[in-house]
Amino acid sequence: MVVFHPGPYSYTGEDLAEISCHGNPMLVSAVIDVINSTKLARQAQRGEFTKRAYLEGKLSLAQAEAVDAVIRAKTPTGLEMARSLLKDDIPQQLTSICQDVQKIITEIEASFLTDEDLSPQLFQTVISAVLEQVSAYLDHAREASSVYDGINVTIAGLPNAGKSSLFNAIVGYPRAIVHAEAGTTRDVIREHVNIDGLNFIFHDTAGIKTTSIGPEKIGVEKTIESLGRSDLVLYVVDTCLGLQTEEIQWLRYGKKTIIVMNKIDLCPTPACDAQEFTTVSLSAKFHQGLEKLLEAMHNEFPKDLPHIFLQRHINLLEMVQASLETCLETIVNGLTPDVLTIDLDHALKALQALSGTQLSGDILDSIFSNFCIGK
Ligand SMILES: Nc1nc2c(ncn2[C@@H]2O[C@H](COP(=O)(O)OP(=O)(O)OP(=O)(O)O)[C@@H](O)[C@H]2O)c(=O)[nH]1
Ligand SMILES: [Mg+2]
Repeated sequence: MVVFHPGPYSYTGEDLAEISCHGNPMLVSAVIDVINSTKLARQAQRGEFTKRAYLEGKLSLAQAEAVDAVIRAKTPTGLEMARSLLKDDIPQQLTSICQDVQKIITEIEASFLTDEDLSPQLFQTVISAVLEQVSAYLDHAREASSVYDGINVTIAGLPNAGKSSLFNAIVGYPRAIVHAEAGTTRDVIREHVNIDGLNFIFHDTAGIKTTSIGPEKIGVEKTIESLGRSDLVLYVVDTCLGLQTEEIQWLRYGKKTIIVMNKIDLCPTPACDAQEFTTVSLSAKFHQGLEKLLEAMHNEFPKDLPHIFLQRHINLLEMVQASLETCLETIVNGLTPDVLTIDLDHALKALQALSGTQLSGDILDSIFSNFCIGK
């Protein structure tokens, strides 16, 4: 069956034909052979349909990138984020940030023509305000990116605290060895779990012990590495022993930490001295209080996510932030405004690359080459 999609109402805005045939690969290649034999057509490149849609103005660049994000989404939340980027584009505020930067550049450049002596301090307030907005976006964007890609959770704590028992209780089957002897887990064990639409990647780790040697020491090093990479740490404490003073240092390793007071079946009145952290009491062995932990984990991640979560967008916002920070340093060092325009221009270019208003062909090619064929 062949369906004709006349432009400009088609996906790319051009005239399009869509052929449906039986899925047998031999039949598909027979149809492609017939098309090739006409010498009127060639196979599409990766992302070529979406690239054409962008070039025809049917989609903004971020919306075109959202098409790929929809295809790659691994969870309902990730899919929803990609679909809202596709529908609503990047936030309007980023366009006004772009205009603010452009305005400062124009003002400085105009002062060159009139030989007016502008003090760079004049721009300090406005650049600081723009920087503040960009930094706030970036903070949210990094968080949103881990929600889209999967939230890295490290389960850490002293040996025997019940980390593997908690890991097994969450993943729903005895994935890791649990034993009364301390030092059972050595390697990092990883499992993906979808919890109410969020993709959590749990890492069970070796118990932290500063005096370890041999393979146990390597295990502890891996735990510390995993802590540094995590979006969320579940720090497990044996309630009967309480949180030891030397453990406090491990609580600040990840971006966020929840303290899990485990084994409440043995010591039912847990007390925790680290009050600034969310604390949940449970019994991993008897699956008591697990729901409270899952709810606390969910509460750590935003529901109203901004539309900036793709790595390319984050990298560009980081460039904007760095350039604006350099501008403020230039002002503090009392340099002339012309020096300011160099970094403001870098910031402007990065913002334009984000919205897709100024892009070289190479960058476009590299964006669309990540797409699959046929999109
Ligand atoms: N009573 C009780 N025992 C528990 C609980 N959680 C774990 N245990 C026991 O504590 C011991 C250690 O449990 P694991 O889950 O292996 O502890 P771990 O922190 O992974 O230990 P390492 O890998 O050696 O660092 C086992 O005997 C578990 O059955 C709990 O909630 N209640
Ligand atoms: Mg273990």
